[in-house]
Formats: sequence, C-alpha cells, structure tokens
Amino acid sequence: MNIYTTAASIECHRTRIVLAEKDIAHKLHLVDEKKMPEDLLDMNPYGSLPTLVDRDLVLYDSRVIMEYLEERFPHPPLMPVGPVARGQSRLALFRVEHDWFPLVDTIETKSEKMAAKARKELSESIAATASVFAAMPFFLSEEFTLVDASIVPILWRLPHYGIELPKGSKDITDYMERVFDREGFQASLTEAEREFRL
Ligand SMILES: N[C@@H](CCC(=O)N[C@@H](CS)C(=O)NCC(=O)O)C(=O)O
Repeated sequence: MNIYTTAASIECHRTRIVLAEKDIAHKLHLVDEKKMPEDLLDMNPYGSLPTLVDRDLVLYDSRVIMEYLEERFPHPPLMPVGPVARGQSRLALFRVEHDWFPLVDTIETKSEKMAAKARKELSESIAATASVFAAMPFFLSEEFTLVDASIVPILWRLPHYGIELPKGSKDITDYMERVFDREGFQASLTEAEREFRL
C-alpha cells in the first residue's frame, strides 16, 4: 500500500493517523503539493493529496481513504458498533469537516484580516465544545475513533496557528494530552508536524 501526502496538511495528517493507529504496513510518499509527480496526476484526476494506492485501487479524499482503511483493516475498530453511535460519529465528522476544516484553510491561506477572524471563531468553537471533551475519554466515545483522528491534527497545530484556548479549557487540554501521548499519534507525525510543538 502506498500513500501520498503533504508533510503538514490536516487532511493528510488524519489519514496518516489512521494508518498508524491500525499499524498498517505502507510506504509513505511525502509530496510537495506544488510539484505533484506526473504518475500521481495520472492516477488522480483531481491531483489532490492525500491519495492512497492499494494494488489496483486508487482512492482520494481523506474521508474516503479513512473509511476504506476502516473497512479493509477492521482491527482495532475506529468506528463505534451500533447504528445510533455510528450515525452520531458520522455527524461529528461532518461537523468537524464543515465547521472547523474551512476555518483552518482560512487561517493557512487567506489574508491576515480573514485569518484573524477565523482564529477567533475556531478558538471559540473549540472552547464551546468543552463539555463533549469532558464527557468521555475520547470524542463521544470510550475508544479513539475517526472523529478523534480528524480533530487531533487541528488541536496539535493550535500554537502554530497562534491560537491560545481560553482559560478554563482544562477538559480540552486533558483530552489533548491523552491523544498526543498515543503511540499511533506520535508515529503519525512528520518532521514538519513535530516542529509545530517544539
Ligand atoms: N477534501 C480533500 C481536500 C484535500 C486537499 O485540499 N488537499 C490539498 C493539499 S492540503 C491538495 O491536494 N492541494 C493540491 C491541489 O488541490 O491541487 C480531502 O479531504 O482529501
């Protein structure tokens, strides 16, 4: 199995976390998104990262890749079992992708004025979720799931984005310590990502 990812984007990072949590043997190709290799452009019409190649199968879009890995390598499971819990997990994934990912994109790529507004919005939105982080060891779950794999890349980058969570965010910082300490999370980090918290 081959995976092509950037060294530091949150979408790419969440797929590397799933690979590491499941201890899936793979070859990682770190790609500069501005210099996409020709063979990758031939395989993926969107020329986007991450891209996963598993024998004849080529997958792109980080959500599609994570869900494929979950089904192809069911152990350890990164989705709950029952339909209600799975529905809640999928809704949480949708909300993270819909509400938080675009704010990260604005912080990383738009003007300082827009980035400042996005920083404030992201910080407030994460802080407003404190009770969910407090309720269970992982997000809406007793076990680490795809939702955690999607949230952690953002939390890891908060200092890099210039975001300090408001005072009284202990439940969130405790959660951060729990997930940052995981073997899988540590193994998922590229050198560039390690530098976000040196
Ligand atoms: N929705 C996609 C977004 C991926 C994405 O935006 N990837 C960027 C790198 S962070 C990329 O491939 N940029 C190069 C391009 O689109 O040409 C996903 O989750 O995989």
